[in-house]
Amino acid sequence: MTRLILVLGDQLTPTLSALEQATQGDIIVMAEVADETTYVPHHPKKIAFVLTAMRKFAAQLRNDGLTVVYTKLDDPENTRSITGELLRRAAEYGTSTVIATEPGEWRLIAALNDLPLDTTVLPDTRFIASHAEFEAWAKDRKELRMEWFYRDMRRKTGLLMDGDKPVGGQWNFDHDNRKAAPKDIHYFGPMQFDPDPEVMALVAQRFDQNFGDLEPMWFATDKEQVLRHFERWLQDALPLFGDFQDAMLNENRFLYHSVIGLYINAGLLDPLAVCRAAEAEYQAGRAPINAVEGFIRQIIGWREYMRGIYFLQGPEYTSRNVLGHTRDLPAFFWGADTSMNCVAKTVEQTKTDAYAHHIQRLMITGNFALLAGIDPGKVHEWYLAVYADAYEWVEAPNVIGMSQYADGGIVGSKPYVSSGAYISRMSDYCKSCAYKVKDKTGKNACPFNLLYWDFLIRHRDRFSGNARMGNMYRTWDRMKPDHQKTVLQDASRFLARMDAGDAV
Ligand code: DLZ
Ligand code: SF4
Repeated sequence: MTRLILVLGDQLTPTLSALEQATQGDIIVMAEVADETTYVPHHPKKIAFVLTAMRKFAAQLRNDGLTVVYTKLDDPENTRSITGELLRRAAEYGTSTVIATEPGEWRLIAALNDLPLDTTVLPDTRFIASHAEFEAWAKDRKELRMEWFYRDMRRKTGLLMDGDKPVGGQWNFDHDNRKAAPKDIHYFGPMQFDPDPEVMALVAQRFDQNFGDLEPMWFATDKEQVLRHFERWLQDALPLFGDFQDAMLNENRFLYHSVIGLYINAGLLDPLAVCRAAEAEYQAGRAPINAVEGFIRQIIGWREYMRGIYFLQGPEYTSRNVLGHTRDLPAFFWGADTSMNCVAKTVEQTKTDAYAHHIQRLMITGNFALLAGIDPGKVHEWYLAVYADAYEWVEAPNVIGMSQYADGGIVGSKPYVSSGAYISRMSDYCKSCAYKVKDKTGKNACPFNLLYWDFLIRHRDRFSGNARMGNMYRTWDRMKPDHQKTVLQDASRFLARMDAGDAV
């Protein structure tokens, strides 16, 4: 009996659980559909990446002898949704049996479950921890801290383990990974590849209103290209990745970052294999422990933990808003002018490359959104749209949880907020900014300085009892009342100007 085997745009892995079921006579269904290309206004580079990688992957499956029915976005028969395509193919091939691998988004999981077909949804085995393992880990714990989960993943995979002890005598070398940005970076950034002209024309024609530059399109789009990029990064950048992981520079967008999140999340790169490759660099004495441990923690720790939280918390997680933030996303998130150089640079880079590194996302745009009280649902949609690596399972816990504290502290034990001082220490942004990072009040005061206190005072009831935040409130309480009043007035004025649409 013919069965339909669904492969989604972020499931481009030959060993995908659904594909492992495929036998002669089965039909692999892949579809470029409007529902997926428009559920948020994705960055054009992200769409071009997914569609090109899907087309190449379909060709590879055909090459391997499988039968693939592939719907292009401009196919006149296109039903515009994944479920529509499955129903159409089911009728075409006279079958009602569908095998899928669990999608990374509740929306699509629900759609598959509602299909009037005989659908089997298999676990996504490309992750190290299954849902059951994460649930067992989370059960009866008061706090779901990543660090404890990460140690379990180290033990499970044996990565950087010396028997039952961590290699180097410590689980985490993060304190070595906070060096300020150096003047020179000895790495030229990610390897660049030629785009597919047909996909480029399609995306240019359909998505020219979306935020983001389609050209120049440089992402790798098949496994062979991705491996070439990754292997060069291992040699040229991994040794210094740890040291400058949190640094930011006006003139260098990538520093030593690997820019492989988009490839891993689409299925083109195996998370465990990249960790083993990095571990081998440490073992060969070519990369230091702080770089290798920091890299591995992002993948088997943070990435897996984010997925665990997304599936544990359920579909309502993306609507959480414990701080009651309701402000609209300012126009400068979509490229309008702002005098805040750090924000302008991060957004500009996001527009150019559908990429910004984690500290830019957390401490610049995320920090600003949280301090300014922007609706976390809108912040979530922005991140889901503009980053090429963003799928809901990974983006939502990072944004709703880690960055916006909208989940009330499930992911983070305190909100990730900082004044301009942190940004100044970790970047050269402030040197060329119209605002003065040293100014605490007045028209030139760095908005992060004003909004930092405004945020803390607005939410004093919630946070003053938090042991890790007591210091901040004590600092505030030591300030002169006149100064406190001016800070809060200046913050309100800034927010009022921003709400009125002034270029702030
Ligand atoms: C992100 C994306 C885009 C832009 N387009 C497609 C598509 O046309 N067809 C498809 O199968 N998948 C696409 N994707 C990826 C899906 O949105 C992704 O599988 C779900 O969000 C679940 O993670
Ligand atoms: Fe950003 Fe403030 Fe520094 Fe300007 S002064 S770059 S707004 S942190």
